[in-house]
Formats: sequence, structure tokens, C-alpha cells
Amino acid sequence: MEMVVLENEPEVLMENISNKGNRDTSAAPGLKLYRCVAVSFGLLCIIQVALNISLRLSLERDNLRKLNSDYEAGTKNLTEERDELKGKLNDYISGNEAKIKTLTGERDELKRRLDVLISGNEGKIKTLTGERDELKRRLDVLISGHGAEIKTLTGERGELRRRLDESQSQQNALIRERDELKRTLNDFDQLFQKGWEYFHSSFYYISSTEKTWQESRDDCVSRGANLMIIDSQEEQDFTRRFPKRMWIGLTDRAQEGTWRWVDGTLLQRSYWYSGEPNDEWGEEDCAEINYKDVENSWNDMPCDRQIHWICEKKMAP
Ligand code: 2F8
Ligand code: CA
Repeated sequence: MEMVVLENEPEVLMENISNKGNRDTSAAPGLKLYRCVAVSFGLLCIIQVALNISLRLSLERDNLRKLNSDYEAGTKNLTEERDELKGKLNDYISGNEAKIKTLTGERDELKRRLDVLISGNEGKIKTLTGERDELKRRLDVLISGHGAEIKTLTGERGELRRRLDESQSQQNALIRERDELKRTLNDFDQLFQKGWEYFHSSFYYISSTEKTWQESRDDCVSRGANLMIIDSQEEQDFTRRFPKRMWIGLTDRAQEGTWRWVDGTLLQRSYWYSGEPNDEWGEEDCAEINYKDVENSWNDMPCDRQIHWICEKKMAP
């Protein structure tokens, strides 16, 4: 029995191939077996491939069947819906057929009556149109014949309107002025009645009682005024008409030696009596009209002394 050495198989195989036809097949049983195994393996592979293909095809077929049945179901639903809608539409049309018919009839009747109306009034319409055209023509003639006159009148009307507006605004200004004067007159009247004196665009009030400087100032403020500010020779002379010692609106309370008026302005022109201000009582921080027989009549006094006072209310000049 011939031994088959498997590790030398390729060489043996080559030898077999090269000696094909020269050698008897029964002389190589190992090769036979090998062929048999190879053929069987090949067949098995083919069967496997065939089975795979068959399985795949079967799965595809099932999928297609399912898709087909889904499609058929969808189509059926749509068809049913379409049929239902068709039915509804038909019902609606047949239910409203009578109405449509009536409306159409009414429309035709109206058309007919309109035609009758127009044809019956054709003459009247024609006459009216003619009359309108004639009036237009006559108006044009009238306008063109009086063009210059109309132009003049229009110009005059414009001028009159302008003058009217002008006198209207003048009248308004006069009314405002009159009302303002009325108010002023009323104020004057009231102040005169309350005993105020008018001098150089201001009203003055001379008290009949006596108070401290601060109380006097408060009183003036309550009357819509303030203690008197003397800023002219005329005003200084005016104060000498009253034979009283009176507080005026001048003080150096805030800073000793710096005299200020009650409106905050610094004292410029002064009318101190000779030797004043002298702080004779230690602290004399408020000013009074004292020595009325002379032009320079002012004196500094302790603010808590009680004397008369003079208020001033400035009026518009
Ligand atoms: O009451 C205070 C007052 O007394 C005198 O005037 C009445 C003094 N005058 C003179 O001494 C000249 C003031 O200076 C003084 O303020
Ligand atoms: Ca003094």
C-alpha cells in the first residue's frame, strides 16, 4: 500500500497533474478522497448560497406583501372618504337647488324692471342732462364775462380778511391789556382802602403798632410785601414824611459790620446819622429811621426793641 505524505501534497498534486493520463487514478486513493471532500465542500457552499438567496427572497416577498396590503388598506380608506364627501356635496347641492333657483329668478326680475325703468325715463334723463349742460355753459359765459371783476373782488376779499385778522389780534391784545389794568386798578383800590401810600411805583404801609424787627418783617411778608428797601434819594426823603421811629429792611445780623437789605443785596448808598452805626448797646444789628429832622436819619438799634415799621410792596412800573 502506497503511503500519502500530506505535507508534500502540493508537490504530489503537481506531479499528478503533469502525469495526468499517464497514470491510473486507482493508483492515488488519497487524491480521490481529497477530491471527494473538495467536491462535497463545494456542493455544501452552493447549497448554503442557494438557501441564503431563497431565505432572502422569502423575506423580501413577505415585506412586499405587507407593503401591498398596507397600500390597499390606505387606498380603500381614501376611496371611502372620497365617496362620503361626494355624497355630502351632492346632498348640499340638491338641498340648495331651490334657493339658487329662487335667487336667479329674483335677479332676472330685477334686471327686467331696471331695464323698464331706464327705457321709461330715457326722455327725462335726456332733458335733465341737456339742462345741466346748458347751465354749465351759461355759468362759463358768466365767469368769463366777469373775470376781471371776480379777480378784483377776490383780491379785495383777501385784503379785508387780512385786515380783519389784524384788528382781531389787536382787539385781543387790548382785551388782555384791559384785564391786566383792571386787576392792577383793583389791587391799587384794595391797598388804598387798607391805608397804604403810593410813591414812585411802590406802595408803603406804616404800622400803627410797635414790634421787634423780625416781627415787623413777618408782618410785612404776611401783607405780600417786605420791610422797606431804600435805594434812592427820593425814597429816603419820602421816609421823613412820617414822624415815627420805624424799622427798615436793613441788618448786619448775619455778619457784623456787613449791612444787607432784606432782599440780600449789599448796602450801597447809606443815610446813617452822624456817628451811626455805633453798636451803642453792645449789639445793634437792625436799622431804623430815627432822626427824621435831618436827611441822614438812620440809626442801628438792638433788633429786639419794639418800634413802628414801614413795609414796601413794589408794583410794576
Ligand atoms: O436807643 C438806642 C439808641 O440811642 C440813641 O439814639 C436815640 C443813640 N444815639 C446817640 O447816641 C446819638 C443811638 O446810637 C442808639 O442806638
Ligand atoms: Ca446806634
